[in-house]
Amino acid sequence: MGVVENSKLCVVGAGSVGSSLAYAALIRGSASEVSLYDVAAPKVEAEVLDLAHGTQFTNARVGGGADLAVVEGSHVIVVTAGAKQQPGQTRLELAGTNAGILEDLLPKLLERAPNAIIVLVTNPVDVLTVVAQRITGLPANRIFGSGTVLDTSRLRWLLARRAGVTTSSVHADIVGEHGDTEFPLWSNARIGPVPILEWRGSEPFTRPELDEIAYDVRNAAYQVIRGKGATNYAIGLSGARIVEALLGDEHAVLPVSTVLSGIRGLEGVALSLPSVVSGDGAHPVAETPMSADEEGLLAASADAIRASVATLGM
Ligand code: 6V0
Repeated sequence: MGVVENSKLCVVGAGSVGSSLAYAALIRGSASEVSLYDVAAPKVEAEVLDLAHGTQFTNARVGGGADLAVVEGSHVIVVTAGAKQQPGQTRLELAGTNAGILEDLLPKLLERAPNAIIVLVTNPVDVLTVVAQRITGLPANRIFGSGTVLDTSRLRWLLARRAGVTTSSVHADIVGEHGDTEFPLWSNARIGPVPILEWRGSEPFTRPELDEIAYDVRNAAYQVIRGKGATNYAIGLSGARIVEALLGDEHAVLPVSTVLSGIRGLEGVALSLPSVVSGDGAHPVAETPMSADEEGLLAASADAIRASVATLGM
């Protein structure tokens, strides 16, 4: 994979997710320069040094620190800064804390890199995508969330393993909220060219089995967090994949979270749908086919996100 020439990525937040994302971007050659910014100076300086020590084996430059000047010249900024859910803390409390951080941070980032495309990873990502778009006033294609790219990768891995095929031959997407109301578009899921329920390369899939797989995807993060306290590698790779689609002007279809304006009657709410990701940002694919049931699930997911945004009073 070639490095995208003259392209600068800035990762904001040098915690588990941000530093893994920077590491994945370096190894994949997602950008020719990767910069890491965090308010915690000793932490970010140590992460930058550790990454820089490996650059003999990559083709990208590394920099960063606790001074906002490291953001300057960025073509893409990925925001991973913020708190994680603490024991006993509700998702809503987390949303309030992280919305406050974005209110302070986003104008400063845009002051340093006025033309950058901004990708949010911080949770709850869909709620914060709505908040971030309102704070910045940027068009929806220029400020969007990593959404269900990670969840879709989890789904494809589970299906590939079960069907006995390679992951890239599984065509299936998780859409909606990155969270408890997300769901797979089973009506359009395929292994190679074969609709999933017709696949006979192994034991046929059954409806209850598909429900169980969807449940496992929804709960995957909880399982990882129980064991190691955070998820970082797969979200790092997912973020790097989004970055290279942007910087490489790929027009790749990825399920990122954008603020919608009219698709399936949804307005002013951010959720994930397959979207074309290119140098211009992300544009959801309006004609994504859905069954009537799936359309109902999407509306329910939108309601959940809308309710969270409303409680923030923004
Ligand atoms: P972490 O390891 O606590 O790192 C967060 C970092 O943000 C810390 O280093 C902080 O110093 C830094 N930070 C806080 N405020 C600021 C600020 N104003 N400016 C710059 N840096 C700041 O958390 P971790 O990296 O594990 O998670 C980061 C966020 O990503 C959390 O909100 C997670 O819930 C979220 N995730 C989102 C995923 C997704 O798929 N969208 C997946 C995993 C985690």
